[in-house]
Amino acid sequence: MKKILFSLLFVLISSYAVCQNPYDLWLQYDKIEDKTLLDSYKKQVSNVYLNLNSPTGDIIKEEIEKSFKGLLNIEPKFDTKTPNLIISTLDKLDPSLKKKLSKTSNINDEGYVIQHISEKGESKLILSAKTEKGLLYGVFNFIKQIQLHKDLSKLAIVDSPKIQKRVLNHWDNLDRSVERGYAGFSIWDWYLLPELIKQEYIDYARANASIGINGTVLTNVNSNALVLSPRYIQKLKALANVFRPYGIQVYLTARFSAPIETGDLETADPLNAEVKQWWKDKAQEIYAEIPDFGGFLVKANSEGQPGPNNYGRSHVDGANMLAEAVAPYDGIIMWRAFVYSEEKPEDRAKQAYSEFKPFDGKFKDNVLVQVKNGAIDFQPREPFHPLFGAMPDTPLMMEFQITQEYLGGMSHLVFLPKLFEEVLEEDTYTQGEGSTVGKIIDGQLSNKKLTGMAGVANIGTAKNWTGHQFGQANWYGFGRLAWNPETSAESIVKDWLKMTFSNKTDFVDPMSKLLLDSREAVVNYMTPLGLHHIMAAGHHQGPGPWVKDMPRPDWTSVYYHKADENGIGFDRTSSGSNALEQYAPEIQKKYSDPATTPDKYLLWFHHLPWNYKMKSGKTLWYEIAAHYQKGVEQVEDMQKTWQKMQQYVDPQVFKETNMLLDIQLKEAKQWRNACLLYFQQFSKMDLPDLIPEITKDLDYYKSLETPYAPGIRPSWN
Ligand code: BDP
Repeated sequence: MKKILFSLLFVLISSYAVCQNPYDLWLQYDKIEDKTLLDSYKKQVSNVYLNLNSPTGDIIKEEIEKSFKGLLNIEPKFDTKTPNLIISTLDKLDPSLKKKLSKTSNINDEGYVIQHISEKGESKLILSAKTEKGLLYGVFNFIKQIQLHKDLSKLAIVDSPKIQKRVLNHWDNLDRSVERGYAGFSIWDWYLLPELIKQEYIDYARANASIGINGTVLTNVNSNALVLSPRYIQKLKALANVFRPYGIQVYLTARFSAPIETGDLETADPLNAEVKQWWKDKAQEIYAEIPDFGGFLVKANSEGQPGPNNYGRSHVDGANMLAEAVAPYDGIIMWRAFVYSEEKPEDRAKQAYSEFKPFDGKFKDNVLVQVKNGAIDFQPREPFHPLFGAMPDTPLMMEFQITQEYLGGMSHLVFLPKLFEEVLEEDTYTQGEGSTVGKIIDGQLSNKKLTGMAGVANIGTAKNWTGHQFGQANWYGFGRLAWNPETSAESIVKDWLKMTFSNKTDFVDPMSKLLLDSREAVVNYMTPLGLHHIMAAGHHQGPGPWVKDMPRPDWTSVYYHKADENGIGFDRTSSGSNALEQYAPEIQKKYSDPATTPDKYLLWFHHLPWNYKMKSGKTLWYEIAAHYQKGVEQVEDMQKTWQKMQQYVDPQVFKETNMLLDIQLKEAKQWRNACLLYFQQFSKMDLPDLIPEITKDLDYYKSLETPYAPGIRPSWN
C-alpha cells in the first residue's frame, strides 16, 4: 500500500513539475534539476564576454540571458574582466585565444567554433565565428549543449552549414488561408502590416535561426500578383526588418502573369522587351526597400499557373528573364520543376524529367531548379526524383513537404526526418556508387555551387505553431537536415525530444523508437509496397482508392494503382511507361525485375498478379493485407508507448496527443479496411486470418465524407 502511495505521489509531483509551453517549441529552458551538473555549469558560464553593438548582438545577449536564467537560474555578468565564456567574432578575438582554436579556417561565413580551452590554468569556453550570423548559430548550439546536459569541458565543435539556401516555403494566401495548412491561419497578418509587428514574427525568426533556416518564402506557389504591388512591398519590408538580425531573408512567389495583372502590359512573354523591363523595374523597386530581398520562387505552367509556355517560350526563357532582373542585387530565382500536363499521355512520373533534363546547363547562375523529393507528389513513400543526378550543370534545390498533405494532415503523428533521410541517402549512381541525393544537393557532386533546400512549412496560428505537437519535430528536423543533409534522423529525434520534453532515458529511448517507426507505420496503413496517390480526392485526407473521373486522369487513384483482375501496380519498366529509363543503369537493372526490386518500391515499378510470390514466400495479396495490418498495429504500439510518458510531458500535450492518436488509429483502420475491401473486388481472394473481421462494407467507406477538410484550395472545394 505504502509503495502504491509513494508511486502515486511521485507521478503527481513529477507531472506537476512538467510544464513545457508548447509555444516555446524546442527552446524550452527549464531549470536543470541535477544539482551537480547545475553547479558545474554555473561555474563555467557565469561571466560572459560579449562585445557586439548591433541588433544581432542584442539578440545574442537576450538569448544568453533568457537561457541562463531558465536553465541555470543565474544572471550572467557581462562586465567582468575575467570572463569564462567568450563570445566574439574571429576578427575581434584576442590573438592568443584565437591561436588555441582548432580548424577555424574550415568554417564558412555562417559557421562557428565552440571550444573549451585552458589558459594559464583557467578553463574558458570560446564561441567564435567569422560573422555575427555565424555567432548567433553558434550561440543556439551552445545553449543546446546545455539543454542536452553535455559536458562543456569537452566541447570542440567546428560546424558550418553544408547548404546555402535553407528556406521555408509558406503556401500562405493573402487572405490568410494556407494551402495544405493544418495549423490554423497564416501567421502573416497582411491587413495589419506594416504597422502591427506581432510577437509571433519575432518568435518565428528566433525559432528558425535556432535551427539555421536562413530564408522564408512568404507566399503560396499558386501566387497572387497583388503581393508585388507597392502597398504589399511596404508590408514585406516590415517583416524583412524583423527577420534581418536573425539572418533570415524574405522571398516572394512571382506570378508569371503579374506584368499583365498588376502592370498594364498586354503580355507576359519573357522575351518581350517591355516585360523584361517590367521585372527589372519591379526588382529595383523591391530592392530599394529591402536591400537583402532573397528573390523569387516560381511555379510556372503547372496546375493552371501561367508561365512562359503560354507564349511558346521555355522554362529556361522564363527563369533566366527573372534571374536577370534580380542578379544585380544578388537575388536568386527558385524555379520549380513540378510540372506535368494532362494533355501529355506520358506517365506523370516522367514528365518533369523529360521537360527539364534537356535544359541542363542552360539556366543562369542565380537560378536554382527546385525539385520535389519524388516524381509524383510528396507521397508517404516515393523513389527519389530521377532529376537528381541528371542535371550536373544545374543547381538543384530539394523541395520537401513539412506539412503533411498526404500523411494524415492535422491528426497523424509522423516523424518526417526519417522520410527526408531516406531520400537524401538514396544512391543515384549518376557519378558512380555513392552518388547520393544528399551529395548532389549539397553541391559535392554538382558542377554548380549554388545550393538549397526548401521545406513547405507546417506553421500557422495554432498556439503551438504546428497544430499537432509532434509537427514541431518536422519543422525542427527539416532545419537540421537543411544545415547538413547527412545528419541522421536518429540524432535529430533524440535532440528534439530532449530539448522539447526531457533528458530522461526512460522517456527518450522509447519515444525515439516511436517517432522513428512512425513514418513506416503511415506507409504501411496508407500506401504499402510502393502504392501511391490513392488518397481521397482534393483534400487528400483518408483513403480513396476508388477515385476516378476527375478533371484529369493523373488526379485519380485508379491511374496510379491500376488494380484489375490481373493484378495491381504501375508498370514503369520497359514493358510499361519505362519511367525506369530515367534512372542510372544500376537502378534500371535492379528495379526492372520484381525479384530484385526492393519491396518498398515494388508496386511503384511493377504491375503484378495478386498471387505473385513475394520474397517472404507469401502471395502479394497476403503481403498487402499484412502491411495494412502491421500499420494499424504500429499505431497501437505508439499508443501504448505514449501511455507511459505522462510524467514527462505537459498534461495538456499528453491529453491532446492521446486523443490525436485515437484519431490516427481510427483512420489507420479505415485505411486498412477501405483499401482491402476495394482491392479484394479484383483479387477475389480471401482476407488472411490476421485481418480482424471487417463489419462494414465497401459502400460504407466510400460514403464517408469530410466536408471542409482543412487545407484545400477554396476553388477546389
Ligand atoms: C500539390 C498540392 C497543391 C500544390 C502543388 C504544388 O496538392 O496544393 O499547389 O502540389 O506543389 O501537392 O504546386
